[in-house]
Amino acid sequence: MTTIQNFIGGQWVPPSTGEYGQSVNPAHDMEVVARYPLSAKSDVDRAVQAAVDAFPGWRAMPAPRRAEILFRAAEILCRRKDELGQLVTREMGKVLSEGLGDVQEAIDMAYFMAGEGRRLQGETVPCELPNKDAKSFRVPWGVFALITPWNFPIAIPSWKIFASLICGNTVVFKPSSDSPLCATRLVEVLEEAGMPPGVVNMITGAGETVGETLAMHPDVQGVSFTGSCSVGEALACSVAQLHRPIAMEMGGKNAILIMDDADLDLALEGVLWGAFGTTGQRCTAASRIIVHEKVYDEFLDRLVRAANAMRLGDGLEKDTDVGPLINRRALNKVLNYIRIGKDEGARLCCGGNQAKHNGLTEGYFVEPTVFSNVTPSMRIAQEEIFGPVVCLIKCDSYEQGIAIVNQSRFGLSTAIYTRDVNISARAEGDLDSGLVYINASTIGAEIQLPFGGFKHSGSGHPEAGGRMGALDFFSRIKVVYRDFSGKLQKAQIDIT
Ligand code: UN1
Repeated sequence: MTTIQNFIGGQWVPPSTGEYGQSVNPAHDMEVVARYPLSAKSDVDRAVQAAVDAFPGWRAMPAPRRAEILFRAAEILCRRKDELGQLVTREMGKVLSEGLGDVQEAIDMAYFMAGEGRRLQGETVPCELPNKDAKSFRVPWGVFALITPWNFPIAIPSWKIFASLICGNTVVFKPSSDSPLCATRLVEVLEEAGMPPGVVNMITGAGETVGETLAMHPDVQGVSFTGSCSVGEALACSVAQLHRPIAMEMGGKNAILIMDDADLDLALEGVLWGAFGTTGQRCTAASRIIVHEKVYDEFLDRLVRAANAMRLGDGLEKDTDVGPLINRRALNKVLNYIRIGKDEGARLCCGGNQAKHNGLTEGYFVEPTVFSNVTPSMRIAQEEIFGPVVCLIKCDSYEQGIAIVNQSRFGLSTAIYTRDVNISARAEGDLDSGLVYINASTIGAEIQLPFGGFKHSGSGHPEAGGRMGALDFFSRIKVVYRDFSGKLQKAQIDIT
């Protein structure tokens, strides 16, 4: 068990409260992984002040130099990938291959953003008037508050931290209380890579005290949040009054549409991966499967057999397919949704219970669960469950399938399986979500493109990945007109 501290101005410091919480291994709920500071408002103030103080120096450092530090961070992450991947599994529960994938996503992002350090372009454009030129360029905002979840405990912080930094901002980072040790290791990597003191600060504690205080702090210029809809929407209302940008990545109720001509082997693999990968705890997880009536019975039968065969267990064990849920609250929430599904009249085809066999009683395990006979308006088909629960809904045509997919307040990720090239091309436009997959599952977005949800899934700022999304959010655009005619030239009036 490790005791971690806040990271403020380049120092690891205890919280002013002297109090600590605990993160536990969700596969063995008695095993404490780390003790983390339960910080107070005064700790947040100190962290923000450190970021304010570091800002002028960091902004003045040429972006290609900032990039070199990120490049070194990428190399350190590569070197420590195995150890960090194992820690992800131990602290958060996903299976080891996915724990390693979490670190890989951070490595990819570090190299990508390091490259962007030489590509932070603005524009030069022709002017309406002679002897005058015009250009735009990027400037940083100042201090960013970054609030991150536990489900990608290394990857998601890295999306936000690396993009903020390359644009010249300094950050105060508040990780989830369920994965504080992963967050600490990431910050240590940046420290080892040579990040100047105060550029990256980390503070842990309760969302209501630390997260909110941080997002609302008068010296914070912008906020990036990934987490639940309820927290994100409340935060957005408060932050909007302060006139500062906030990017939000929140929930999903992601659907896969399986057409009657689909390759069912491929679709089955995609559904298993999308629904039960990360134990269904991805904002991109597939939780509604809309199946054409001609293949519905066959697909259901195959899905149930495959789901029943999945092995639950500690993600560090080689044979494990599905790890635990993150904590007891999540366990109760998922079990409650399973009850709701039964009460609503959906048919429970497999799973449905907390797993109590094979010595699994210590962790937060739920059997992979499949509901059939689900109708689109049931709560289990509309609300985000964030667990290994998947709903099958029947459709009789492409049009009806698309309508069901789009009948959701969320719009993060959708997928279609079909062999018909025309149908797949139409689906690209018809599926109403920020991410669309053709003959692939709803999960596994790559970092070099924007990542963001439509509707209630996000704020419309695809800040998390890729140049268009992230760099535009984490930098401000300044436009400069330079008139070297030596006389007053009036735009829109002088045009001859
Ligand atoms: C999330 O679940 O919050 O597309 C992010 C994916 C991952 C990211 C998921 N690359 O599934």
